[in-house]
Amino acid sequence: MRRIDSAVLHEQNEKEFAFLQTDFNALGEKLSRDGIDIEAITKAAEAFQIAVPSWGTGTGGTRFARFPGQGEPRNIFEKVEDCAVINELSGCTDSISPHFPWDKVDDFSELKQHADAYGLKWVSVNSNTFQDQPGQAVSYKYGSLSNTEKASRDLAIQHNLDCISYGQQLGAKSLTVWVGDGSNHPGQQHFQRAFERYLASAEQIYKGLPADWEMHLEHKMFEPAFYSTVIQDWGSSILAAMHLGPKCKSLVDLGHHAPNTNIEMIVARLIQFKKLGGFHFNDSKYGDDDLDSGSLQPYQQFLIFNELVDAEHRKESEFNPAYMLDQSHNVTDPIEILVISAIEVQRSYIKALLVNREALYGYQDANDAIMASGELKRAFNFDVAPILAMARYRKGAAINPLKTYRAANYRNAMAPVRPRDPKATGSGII
Ligand code: LRH
Ligand code: MN
Repeated sequence: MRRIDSAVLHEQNEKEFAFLQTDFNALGEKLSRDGIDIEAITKAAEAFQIAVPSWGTGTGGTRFARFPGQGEPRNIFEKVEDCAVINELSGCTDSISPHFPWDKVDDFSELKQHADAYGLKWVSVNSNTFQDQPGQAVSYKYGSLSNTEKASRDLAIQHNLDCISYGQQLGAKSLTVWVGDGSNHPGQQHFQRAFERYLASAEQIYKGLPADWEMHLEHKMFEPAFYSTVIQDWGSSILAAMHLGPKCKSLVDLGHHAPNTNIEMIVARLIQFKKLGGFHFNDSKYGDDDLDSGSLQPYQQFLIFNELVDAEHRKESEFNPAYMLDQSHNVTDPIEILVISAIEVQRSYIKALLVNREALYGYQDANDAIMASGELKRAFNFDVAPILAMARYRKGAAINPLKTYRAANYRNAMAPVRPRDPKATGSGII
C-alpha cells in the first residue's frame, strides 16, 4: 500500500534524473581520485535507516502554546500513514518509535497489520512517567521511578513493564526510559537516596526484559526539573546501565546536554564501554529545543558519525546503536521537516564514510593536528547530495522529496478527511 501517488513521484523523478546522473558521475570521478568507490558509498546510503518518532508527526508545542495545522494525524493509525509518506519520499525511515500511553490501542495486532501494510516496522518503545494520566491513583508530581512514595514507583515500574508487552506485540526490541525525576530546590532531594530508589525500580523493569531486548536510559540535563535531575548526564546514565546489566545501555538525545558539550566524545566513551544504546537526533541552540537535525550544528552531527563510523571501521563488538529522530515541529509541516531531518542525519553518516581512517590514524600518531583535522574537514566538505538522491532514486523514493510531496498535495488532501478537533489547541509537546 502507498500514500503518495506513484505517478506523481515518477513524474517528478523523470524531471530530475538527467541532472542527477550528471552530478553523480562528476562526484564519482572526484571521489575516485581519492580512491573512493561511489557505488560502495551509495550502497551504504541505501542501507541507512533512521526511525521516526510517532509524536513528531503532529505539530509540537511549548509550555506556552501549540498551533496545530490542517490535516494533522489524530491517532496512531493516521500517524503511521504519515510515517509511510515520510518513508516513501526519503527512502530511509522504515521504522517508527511509539510512545505510550499516547499511542496505546486496544488491539495491537490491528496496529501492527496497519504498519505492515506500508512496510513499516516498530522500534524502541518509549514509556511516559512524566505525566499523570486521567484517573491515575497516585501522582508523578514528585517523580516516578525515584519517587519517595512506593506506590508511585510501583505504578511507574508497572507502566514500563506494560510498554514492554505492547512493544512485543508490535515486534519492537527495546524500551527507552526517560524520566523527568529531579528537584527544583537545593535540599529538596537526597541525591544518593533518589538514585538508589531509581536503580531499585529500574532493576524491576530490567528483570521484565525479554532475552533479546535492550533497555535504553535517556539522560537529560534539566526540564521539567530545574535544579537537579536524577539521570542528568551520561555519567549517571552509564553508572546505572553498568549497575543494571548487559542489556541496559545509554541513549544520547543531542538536545539534552549543556551548550558546547563535546557530545562526540561522550559517544566515544559509551562505544568503548559497550554502553551505546542509541540516539535521539535533533538540534538545539539553547536548551532541549528539539529543532531539526543538523540544522544548526551540522559539523557536530558529522563528528558524532565520525565516531560511529570509526567504531564500525574498527569492528567494535556489541556495537549496534539505534538511530531515531526526536524533534518538535512547532512551525513547520511535520512530514516535510522529518523527511529533511532524516536525510540530514544520513548525510552526516555518508560524509563520515569519506574519511580516510588509516591516514587519520597516521596524522594522530604523528600529532599532526593540521592534517588530522584537515582530513575530517576534507570529508565534511564533499557535497554528497548526488549520492543521497541516487540512493533514494534506486530505492523508488523521491529524488526531490519536498517538490514531490508538494506536487502530491498530500496535506491539503488530508484536511477534509481529518477534521481538526477545535479543542485540540492548548500547549505542551503534543
Ligand atoms: C524528553 C524526550 C524523551 C521523550 C520526550 C518526548 O525531553 O526527549 O525522549 O520521551 O522527549
Ligand atoms: Mn528524546
